Amino acid sequence: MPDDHATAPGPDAATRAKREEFYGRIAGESLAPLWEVLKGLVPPEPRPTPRPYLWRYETVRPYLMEAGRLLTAEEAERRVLVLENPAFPGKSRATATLYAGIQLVMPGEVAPAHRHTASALRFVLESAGGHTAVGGERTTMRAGDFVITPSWAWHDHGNESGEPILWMDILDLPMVNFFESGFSEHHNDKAQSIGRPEGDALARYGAGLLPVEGGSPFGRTSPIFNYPFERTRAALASVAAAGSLDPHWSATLRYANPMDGGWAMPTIASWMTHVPAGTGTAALRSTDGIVVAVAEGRGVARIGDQRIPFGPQDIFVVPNWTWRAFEAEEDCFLFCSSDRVAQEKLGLWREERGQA
Ligand code: 1HN
Repeated sequence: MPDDHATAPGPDAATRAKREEFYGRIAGESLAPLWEVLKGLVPPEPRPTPRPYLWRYETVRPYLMEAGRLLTAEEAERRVLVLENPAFPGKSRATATLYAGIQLVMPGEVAPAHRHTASALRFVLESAGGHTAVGGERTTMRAGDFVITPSWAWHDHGNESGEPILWMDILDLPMVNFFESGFSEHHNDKAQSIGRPEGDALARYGAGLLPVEGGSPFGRTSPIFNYPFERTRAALASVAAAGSLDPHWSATLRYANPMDGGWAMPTIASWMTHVPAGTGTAALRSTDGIVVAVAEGRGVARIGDQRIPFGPQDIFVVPNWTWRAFEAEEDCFLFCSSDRVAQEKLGLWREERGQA
């Protein structure tokens, strides 16, 4: 692309000084010259800030257990270690737009009921049967389940099993806080009252059937708030067994809102990719930064110029507009989340497929 400005000679010292003096005077009126910042405001292509990063479960888990001895879930409100991308120190961000963390609830503990306009999802890493309650229904959270807390829904977590439960949280907090549109409140009770039997939402909305009248009780969010791994895994295994996998996506299915076929959540897109043992994917990049949690399997992620070996329950970041490809040593099931749905609605999302 022609760029005459890049080759034009710069101004002399006297002109520069005059301009600086001018900038100084207008700054007092809260005015600034666009031409000094224009290139940074409209880059020719995305310049990703987040860095590729891997949190190994075997490294992180002992720190969570240590936190479990330092304070209770109730004291902490949520006992979470934030997965903070090294490019955003102190900002509680895994990618530019997503918060991520790992939460621990010990046997007998309760994480008290509250609600917020930020949407959350949980991807369960380890469980002998803890639960979350959302909008009057409980769901048992098992390893690999994708669980949703819709915007403004009351939610509390508990663990009546004998073992710790750990899961990854992803929230759209950086987006909500960018818009400075967030609200939150605490419930009067530690745990909300339960009005429906466990499995009610899945029966009504998750069996390829829908109530004959009415929309989602959760507005723009899917009425299914637990997509069990057992079902997702079986579907992906069948897709892979049927053959002719996509060179870039292998076997990938997205978590859908049964009310409209769109993504399950209004701000966060989630999908699961199955890469069969001994196979790999061709390089792909997209404008959404992705948090990947390994549900099952070992392999290597190539992210930009980095080679990242991963194993079960590890979590890694693929920055926006950065080439990614996966190689599976074992059958891999990769849970992925990004802001793709928000970018699509705003007309911003793009992808580029490398040579297959
Ligand atoms: C939250 O409400 C949860 O409900 C987890 O489990 C992590 C991080 C920031 C703000 C709210 C939860 C959170 C959070």
